[in-house]
Amino acid sequence: MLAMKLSSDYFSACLLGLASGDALGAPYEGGFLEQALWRAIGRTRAGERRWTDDTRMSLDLAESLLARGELDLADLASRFAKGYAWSRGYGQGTAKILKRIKRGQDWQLASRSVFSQGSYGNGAAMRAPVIALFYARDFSAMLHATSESARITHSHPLGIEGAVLVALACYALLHQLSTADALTLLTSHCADPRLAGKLDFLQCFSNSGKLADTPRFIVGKLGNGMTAETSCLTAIYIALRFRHSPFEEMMAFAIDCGGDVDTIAAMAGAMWGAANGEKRLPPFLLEKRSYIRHIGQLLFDINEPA
Ligand code: AR6
Ligand code: MG
Repeated sequence: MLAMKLSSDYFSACLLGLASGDALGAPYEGGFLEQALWRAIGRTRAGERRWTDDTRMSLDLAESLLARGELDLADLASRFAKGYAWSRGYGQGTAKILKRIKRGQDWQLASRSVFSQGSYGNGAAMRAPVIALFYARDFSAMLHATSESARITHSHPLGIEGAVLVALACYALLHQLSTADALTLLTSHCADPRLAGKLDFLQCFSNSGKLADTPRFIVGKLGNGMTAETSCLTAIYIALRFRHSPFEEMMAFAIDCGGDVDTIAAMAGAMWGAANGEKRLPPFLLEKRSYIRHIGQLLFDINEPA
């Protein structure tokens, strides 16, 4: 769809932004017990900040796409299952599905075993930035692969549509679309009236250029939950509002929004990284930073004709 020049720096930054938002947001997620647990296990021995299921599943997805050269759901399901570890804080439904696949159940059966219509959590959306990178030069393949890749854990229409909107937002920012053009693109691919209503709110924000809304007001309008409906548009709003501001300012706003902070910040961080490139990202000690950068580079290479 867009033929402009892309740069590997922005691919790595998208993944590093995702992992950074995840790792910096994780200490603020959950109640007293979860936060106490994260204080105990939230750093590696080397003092690097650990990330959660958002980054683990994004790396699983990237590794599968790179190894197979296309979306292969059986391979992906098996990598998701192998990557599962309770300490990464997976959503409850996703954890159950992945444990079943690990025990040998077919992923198509496992995916409907918890919620008959599939999950509408934000777990497919949080890994969708990877699809935007892998298919950065093939718009329709990106749309199709995003919906398909959601199916293993999130086959509910809302779980899928949230993932599509997040992939589209990353794609738009990677291609340096203006905020108005990005929102037009999202609106043209949004069917669910609940998500469309929130997109209308973002359009108003974009038209008015009003930047002063408080986290409390935004959470009231867009949500801060762990469902796709209550988090994807929040993350997109945050990324668009702070796309020209320092990462730390965006992160402070996401933390003030509360709720599912790590995943909202992971999605916003991926979009911010795709827009800004690696040099503007904070260089703190992050688990597997150089590996994540390398995977970003490989996702770029696959888009470059030899
Ligand atoms: N019916 C009823 N409740 C549902 C349904 C449904 N069809 N779908 C989701 N829920 P889940 P995730 C509720 O478990 O999306 C982690 O921290 C239900 O309460 O699929 O992979 C991640 O990093 C379910 O437990 O998880 C994310 O931040 C919850 O939504 C977050 O959790 C989440 O759906 C969600 O991850
Ligand atoms: Mg999370």
